[in-house]
Amino acid sequence: MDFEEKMTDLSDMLEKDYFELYPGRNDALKRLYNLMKRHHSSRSDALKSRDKSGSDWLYSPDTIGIMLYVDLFSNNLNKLIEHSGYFKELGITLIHLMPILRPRTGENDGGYAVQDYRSIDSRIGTMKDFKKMLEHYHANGIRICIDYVVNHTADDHDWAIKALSGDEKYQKYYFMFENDTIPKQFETSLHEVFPKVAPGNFTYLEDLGKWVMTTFYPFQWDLNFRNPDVFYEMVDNLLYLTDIGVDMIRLDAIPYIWKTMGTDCKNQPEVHLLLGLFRKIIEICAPQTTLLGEAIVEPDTIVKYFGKNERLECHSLYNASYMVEIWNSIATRDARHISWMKEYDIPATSIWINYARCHDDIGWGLDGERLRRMGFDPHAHKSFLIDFYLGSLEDSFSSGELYEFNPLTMDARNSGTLASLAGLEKAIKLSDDYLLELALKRIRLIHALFLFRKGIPMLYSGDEIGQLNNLSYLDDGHKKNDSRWLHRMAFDWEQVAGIHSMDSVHSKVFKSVKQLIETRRTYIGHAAILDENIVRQSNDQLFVIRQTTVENESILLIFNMSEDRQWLYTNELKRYGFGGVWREVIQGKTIDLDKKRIVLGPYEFFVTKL
Ligand code: OTU
Repeated sequence: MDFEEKMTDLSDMLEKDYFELYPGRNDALKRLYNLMKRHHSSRSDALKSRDKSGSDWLYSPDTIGIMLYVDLFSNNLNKLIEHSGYFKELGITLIHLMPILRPRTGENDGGYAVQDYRSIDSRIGTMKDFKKMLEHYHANGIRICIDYVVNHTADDHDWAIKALSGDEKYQKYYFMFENDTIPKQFETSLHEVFPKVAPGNFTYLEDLGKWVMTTFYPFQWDLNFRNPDVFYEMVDNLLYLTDIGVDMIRLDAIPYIWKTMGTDCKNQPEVHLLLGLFRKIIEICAPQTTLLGEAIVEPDTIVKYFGKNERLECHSLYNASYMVEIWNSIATRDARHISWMKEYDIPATSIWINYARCHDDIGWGLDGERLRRMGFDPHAHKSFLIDFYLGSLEDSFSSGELYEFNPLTMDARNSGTLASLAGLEKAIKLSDDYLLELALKRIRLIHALFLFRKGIPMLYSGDEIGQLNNLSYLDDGHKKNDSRWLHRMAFDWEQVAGIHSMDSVHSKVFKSVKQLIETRRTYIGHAAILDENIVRQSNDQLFVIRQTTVENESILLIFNMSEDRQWLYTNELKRYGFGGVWREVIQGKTIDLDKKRIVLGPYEFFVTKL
């Protein structure tokens, strides 16, 4: 379908949703349509030809992602070009570049305080460099994802500066108040995202004598999407980015983009209307670009951001619930947590991003009801996980830090690299070979847990070489209060240089991760996974999944979440129709499901095909 056909196809829905948000604003809708037409007519032919296959690329079983900070990985965009060979060797086909748009001067929340949505952060290059880099990666079959921070701008964005100078038009782009009466009313039902470093949700602007809503840091001003001009401008910026040829846009902090007094201003119904509009506009104007939603909220709430077939929202979402269950099961060695996760039906054109670590902390968003049914006290269990990954429990293998510890509620999240949280750091410190071996197995298992599931695996750069926590952020005034910098550090190219010759732990991790990716691509990868279910069986330390590919092949994944030997009783698989001789594709073993039981060693896992 071309632009006109898509427009005809989607405009009824688009108008319906638009007028629900902006009743009676025919004028504003007309302006929006003109904007869309303008973008379409200036869109390059090369992109229009990419548009023909739409978002198909996203669902290709080959799509494997990594996220990285350009400055930390390669200093700048030009040098990033030189490293495409590294990604090809690893088997990466999608790179999420952490915030690259021009951030605020000074402290900027790792780039999530954007001053200009149409310029590149000058520390890493120019728009010209970005386009060159994009072209290079596209020519190498690698797609690029960038961040679009929709909830807020930096306090030195042009709109904010105009608002500060007294321009009422731009004051209406934000939530500004003459005094603290309304902010106080809002606060009664609001939570705090950064209770320690940025308490409260409003900031007093001395120069202006007004209050402004700042859900995150005080220098991140919340945009007011109740104003159709804001929606218009943010669509304009979005289409600007899609017209450069960016393949995926990560929409930051989406649960927060609509505020209603008396609520917690999260996950409001209007957010879904806004996202539905973004999706339709993308489908019409830039169908090759996909939306990745970042909604790190309760499991049942995250999944809603895919939308429904009749009103689709994000193409993909972070599977934060699964991420949390990975760490939960690794700490408890109890696979029931992960096995009893709710399985969701999602629209056919939706896809989860599976991952274990990212640039943020791990927030323990567990399903409290389920924990209670399992006999755990959710509060006590969360405290256990916090202490476990801090490493303060005596038998914890983990090294991490607390993030946003709240002394009033004793609540916290955890920071740390995958390898350090999985025990590598402690093992090295103690020079304990046995612990080292276990840590390496754990790192491998964690990667396998998200690499082989249905969806797009997303690595966090540095984890593939087992980088450890880095304390140098404590010396930087702009970073020292934000422990997420513990796991945001320069990529260790020295380790990579020796990866093939040396026998270091880092080279072991690299080879191990690379082999898993290769397996996914070669043995599993050629046929997309159509169906996936968790297999119920009686060994509480085992996590078993069955998958069916589009070619109707069966895959059985069996993970031992503990460092003890475990047995799987094959008669329990019979009710799923499993029997016969299977081939384990990583180790090349044969697995006979007609035998009474099969044994798995410490943290061992099988990826088996009939
Ligand atoms: C996101 O995270 C980014 O990933 C963070 O790096 C930013 O600091 C933040 O937005 C502000 O731009 O609260 O602890 O439900 O959980 O958006 C991280 C979504 C966050 C929020 C998430 C936010």
